[in-house]
Amino acid sequence: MSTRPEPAVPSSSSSPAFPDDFIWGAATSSFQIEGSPHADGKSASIWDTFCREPGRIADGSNGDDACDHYVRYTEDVSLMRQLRLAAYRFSVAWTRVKPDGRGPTNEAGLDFYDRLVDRLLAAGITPYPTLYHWDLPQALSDGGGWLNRDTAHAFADYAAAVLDRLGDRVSTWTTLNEPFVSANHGYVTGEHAPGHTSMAEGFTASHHLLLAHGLAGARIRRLAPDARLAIVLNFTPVQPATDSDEDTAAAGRVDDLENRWYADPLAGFGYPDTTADHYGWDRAEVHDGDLALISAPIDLLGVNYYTRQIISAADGARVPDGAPCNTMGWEVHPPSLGALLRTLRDRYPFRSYLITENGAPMPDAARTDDGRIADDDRLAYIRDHLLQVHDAIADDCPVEGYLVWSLFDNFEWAHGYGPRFGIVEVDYATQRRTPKKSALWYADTIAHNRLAPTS
Ligand code: IFM
Repeated sequence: MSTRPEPAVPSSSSSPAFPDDFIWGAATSSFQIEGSPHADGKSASIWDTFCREPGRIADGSNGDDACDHYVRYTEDVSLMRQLRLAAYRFSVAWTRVKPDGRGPTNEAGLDFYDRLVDRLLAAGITPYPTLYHWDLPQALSDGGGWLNRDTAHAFADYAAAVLDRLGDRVSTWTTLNEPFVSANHGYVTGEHAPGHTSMAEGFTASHHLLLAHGLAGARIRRLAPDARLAIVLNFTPVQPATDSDEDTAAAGRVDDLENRWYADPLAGFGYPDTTADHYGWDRAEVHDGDLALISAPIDLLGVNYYTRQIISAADGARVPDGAPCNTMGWEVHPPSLGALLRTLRDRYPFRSYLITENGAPMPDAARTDDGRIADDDRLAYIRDHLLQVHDAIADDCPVEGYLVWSLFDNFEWAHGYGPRFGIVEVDYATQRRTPKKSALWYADTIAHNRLAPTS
């Protein structure tokens, strides 16, 4: 989204209240926290394979142990309850449910999510499962992965198997997490599994991902007519570095590829033509009827927001000199979240939005006297973004809730375990979980439905 800069400090009161039905929660994903890569019939995903390729992961790590959530989920749900979370967004590992990607369902793998959902509901926490958060079965990747149209059909069958087991207890189904990252990092830059580097493949993968959403969405509507259907997109608002025609055009292309490429077809606007033509995409993958499937109405759009981008034609993306950044070098810029929500409100017909990810990796160096991580920077990040959400709601943006990324420190993909996004510290040697100062503040905020004081 191209957005205009806004003042850094919102004008509303310092401790505004949120709507009574505002949803407070946290998010994770299967590969990043579960561990237990071979338990109960699970097969390898593209990330299990990728982690074993030399040089792919910064610290040479993998997801074998991660946060051991597959084993410790009961303790983890108790912790969520202590933190007063009302919603928990997690993802289902396709490799646990359909080890070959398609074909017979592995009931033992589904048992885990069955137990997790029951535990969450018993704790008064609404489950928000995402069906795909990047861990494609290796067996499907061997057959072309997202370059193969059949993968989209396999995804719809897998989704139906999950619904068959959990559909009686889940009220909101999310198909994909961040298809831009799956297509771009997986097939264009090679930073993510399966590590390909082809712009043409990126276009093919992006369409098959959206097709997977459309096909699975149609199945979800049939199997669970009362449930809500959602997809989660990541948005990185874009501003040109100068008013020059070159910078404006470059920023527009980045905006199209990263922000509009998925939202536009979902909303029925089709793929951004100028940018498709600029890159010479011939749309050979787009069959008759695909765009109608993709644009079938959703009930909820999940919004993941972390940072903005300043784009110049000559240098690509850059961070303004002296701007505050997190430990991954991403600029901390809360006003762009408010601007993004207003842009979405004005541009699209989506009925409702949920902030499905927002958070920051911070140094986590300081500790309180009782040994807790004193992450005042993360706390400020969350608070400042929540202020933006609050003000956007006051401006008629239909945002129903906020899920912090992430509940736990976890496996941050190609960066390994270095960046720590959690509001709960995980000591990977002992698997001990300790809420950071930000987690206690968040619990206090949830308890009062307004931003808690900071100290
Ligand atoms: O950790 C990821 C998550 O899996 C998807 N959204 C962005 C997060 C931070 O990079």
